[in-house]
Amino acid sequence: MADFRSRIIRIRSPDSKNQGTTVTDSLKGRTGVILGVANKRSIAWACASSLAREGMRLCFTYIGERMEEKVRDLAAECPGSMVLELDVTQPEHIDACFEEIKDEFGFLDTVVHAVAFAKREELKGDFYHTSKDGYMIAHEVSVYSLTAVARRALPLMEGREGSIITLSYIGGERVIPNYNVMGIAKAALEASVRYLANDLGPKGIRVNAISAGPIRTLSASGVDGFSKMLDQIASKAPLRRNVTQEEVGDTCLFLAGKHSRGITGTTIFVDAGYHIMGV
Ligand code: 0WE
Repeated sequence: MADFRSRIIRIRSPDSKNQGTTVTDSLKGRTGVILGVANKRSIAWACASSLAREGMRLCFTYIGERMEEKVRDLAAECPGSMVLELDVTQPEHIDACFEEIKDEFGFLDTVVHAVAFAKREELKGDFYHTSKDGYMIAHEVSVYSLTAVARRALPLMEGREGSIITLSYIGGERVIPNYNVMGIAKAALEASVRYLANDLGPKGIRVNAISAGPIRTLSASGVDGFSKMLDQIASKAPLRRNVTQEEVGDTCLFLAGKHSRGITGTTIFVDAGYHIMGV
C-alpha cells in the first residue's frame, strides 16, 4: 500500500508573493478619517497603516501646531491622503473638518476615533478626589467627541455600509489602579458605541470599539508604573506577551472591512487574552 501521504493533493497558492503584509487593494476606492495620530507609535497610526495598506484614502486630523509636522510626515507615506487640524472640543472645528472632507473625498466609509485625554493629576491617587473640571474634560475629549464626530460624519457615510471604530481599555469595565476618571470615560464610551450602533445600524453604518491591552505610546508615557504593568500583563495573558500597535491596526482593518459586516455595537478585546483571566 502506498504511503498515505502520497494521496494528499498539494495546491500551490496562485499568488504566494502577495500574502502577508504586502499592498493589496481590498479597500481601494474607500475613504476614512483617523483622529488621534501623534507619532509613529500611536495606535491611530497603526490603524491608518493597515487601512492604507489595503488602498484606503485617509484624512488625518491632529491637534495643536506642535503635532502638524509629525502627522504630515506620516501622512506622506499614505497615497492620496490629506491632513486637517481638529480640536474635538470645538463644534465649529468638527463642522469645518467634515466640510473639507466632503470637498476633497465627497464621501466617507470609515471613522477611526483614537482620542483620549485626562489631566495628568487625575490619573493618580484615589478616584474619589476627581475634580468636576477633570471629570468634564475627560468626558468631553474622550467620550462626547465620538458622538459629535459621528453626527458630522453621518451625511458623508450614508448608503455606503461604513464603519466607525473607537479605542477603549479594560479600565472601563474593571478597576485599574490610577486609571480613575478615564475608566469612567471608557465605560461611557463603550455605552456610546451601543447607542450609536442602534441609531446608525438602520443606515447601514456599524459602530464598534477595540479594547486594546496596554501599549507603549505617547499617551502611556509618564504613566506611573506603566512598565511594571506591561510585564505583569505579559506574564498573565494567555499569549504570555503584550499586544502591538500592528495587532490593533489589523483589528481596525477587520472592523472597517466587509469581513466584519455582521458585527456592530460591540467591544473587541485585542489584549493577548488578558481579559478572560480571573487571576
Ligand atoms: O487610555 C489610556 C491613556 C489615557 C490617557 C493618558 C494620559 C497620560 C498623559 C489620557 N490622558 C492622559 N493625559 C496625560 O497628561 N491608556 C489605556 C493608557 C493608560 O493610561 C493609564 C493606564 C494605562 C494602561 C493611566 C493610569 C493607569 C493605567
